[in-house]
Amino acid sequence: MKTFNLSILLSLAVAVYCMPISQVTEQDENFAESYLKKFFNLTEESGPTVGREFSPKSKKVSEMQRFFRLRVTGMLDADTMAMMKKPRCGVPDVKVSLYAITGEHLKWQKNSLTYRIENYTPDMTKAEVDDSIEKALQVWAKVTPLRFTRIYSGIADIMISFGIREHGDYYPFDGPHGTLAHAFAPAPGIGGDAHFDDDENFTYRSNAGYILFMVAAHEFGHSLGLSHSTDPGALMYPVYSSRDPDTFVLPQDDVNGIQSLYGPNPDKDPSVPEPKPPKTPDACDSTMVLDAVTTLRGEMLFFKDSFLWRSYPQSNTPQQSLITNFWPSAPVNIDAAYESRVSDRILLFKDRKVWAFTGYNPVPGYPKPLTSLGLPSHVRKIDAALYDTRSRKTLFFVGNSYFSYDEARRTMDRGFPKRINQTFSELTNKVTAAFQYRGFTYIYSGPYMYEYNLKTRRLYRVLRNSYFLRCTNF
Ligand SMILES: [Ca+2]
Ligand SMILES: [Ca+2]
Ligand SMILES: [Ca+2]
Ligand SMILES: [Zn+2]
Ligand SMILES: [Zn+2]
Repeated sequence: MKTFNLSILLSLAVAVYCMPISQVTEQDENFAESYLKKFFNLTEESGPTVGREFSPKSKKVSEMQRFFRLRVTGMLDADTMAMMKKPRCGVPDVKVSLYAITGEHLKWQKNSLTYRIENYTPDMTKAEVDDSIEKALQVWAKVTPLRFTRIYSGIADIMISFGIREHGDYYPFDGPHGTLAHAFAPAPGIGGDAHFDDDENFTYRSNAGYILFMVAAHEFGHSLGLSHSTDPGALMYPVYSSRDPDTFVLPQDDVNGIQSLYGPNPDKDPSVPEPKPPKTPDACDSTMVLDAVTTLRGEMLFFKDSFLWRSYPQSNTPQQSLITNFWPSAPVNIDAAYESRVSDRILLFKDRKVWAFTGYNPVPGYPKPLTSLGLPSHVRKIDAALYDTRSRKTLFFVGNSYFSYDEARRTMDRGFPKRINQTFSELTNKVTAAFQYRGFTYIYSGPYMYEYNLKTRRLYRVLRNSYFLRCTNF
């Protein structure tokens, strides 16, 4: 009996150490069950199940984990619960018959569509709602032959309305957060219509609520015949993400999806340069050059373009998401990042500015200029930064030299900058990212990573990106 208890204790301790597993409460169990029913077509649990791992619910949990590229455990671990609790679209992630889908490729049989805004949310001015809706439709019109005309009375193809709870179809909304909106695939009647949950706080531009443009652009993807994408960078990813409406460009995955239904925009003027549709970075791309790498409270963060991967030391599956999902006010395409253990902050660098965050919260007073760290004013950007736990110094890499910053005294050390290859032997190309992990110093140069002992200045190995950021396409 004693041994038994001990082994339970041990396995608990190991579990807590390995993964941020939280106790699954009964509330969580119920929440998860209704989530899986809504979005993954879980049918009623039928009687007692033999063996937890093969229960229908566990299978659905695995399916959900695969969809969201989480570690597939079939169990309601902390990552899975956290994903389930994110604000999202109300349309299921698996094809189900609920939406009266008849054909394989459901699409409009015409390119000229009408829309009507039936009512307004009190959260924004009417002009802001009109503009958000119009711009959200234009996201799709830009890359297809589809054209949208607004009508003010009668029945439009796409009827747009705000409602709460039970609002006239058989898919009631759920109060604040959770489901933000839903839309119906192309068909007569309710087909194409988009409904927004007015228990949410919708906004025009600010992050103090859900940006209506982003939610609407996603819903209209459904109105036109698209289903959800597993690409975390896609507009058709089911989870809400905050982005700047003024600079938003429809990602490549969505362009491919909508053009497979309707073809490209015939009116596009090839002489007018347009921003390229962003592609989601792929950890399996061995030529990828990371923007920055850092630790954060025991995790590793890898930055590329608008994205970051989070990796727990004991987990093999790095999770990819938009940087702005963590820090809505953070820059993207950053130059460098490091974790200040002294102030428990993460610092992000872009051009001549530095941003600071404690956990999810921006530190007041930031962004600040690089000169606030004692860097000379001629430094236009830094290539990489790392915090050395032994000396408690932060190293800033700029071109072929580096600076040393004293975190405690908040001053730049004398005798710097030094040439990089004076300290880091055999490093001949530009430093692109840097961080320290378990006493070793890793300097990235392009897709390669040099492993040093900073104390002895010895180079141990030359590794690839994939050493820490594993390719987990399966
Ligand atoms: Ca309709
Ligand atoms: Ca809701
Ligand atoms: Ca960099
Ligand atoms: Zn959706
Ligand atoms: Zn509805």
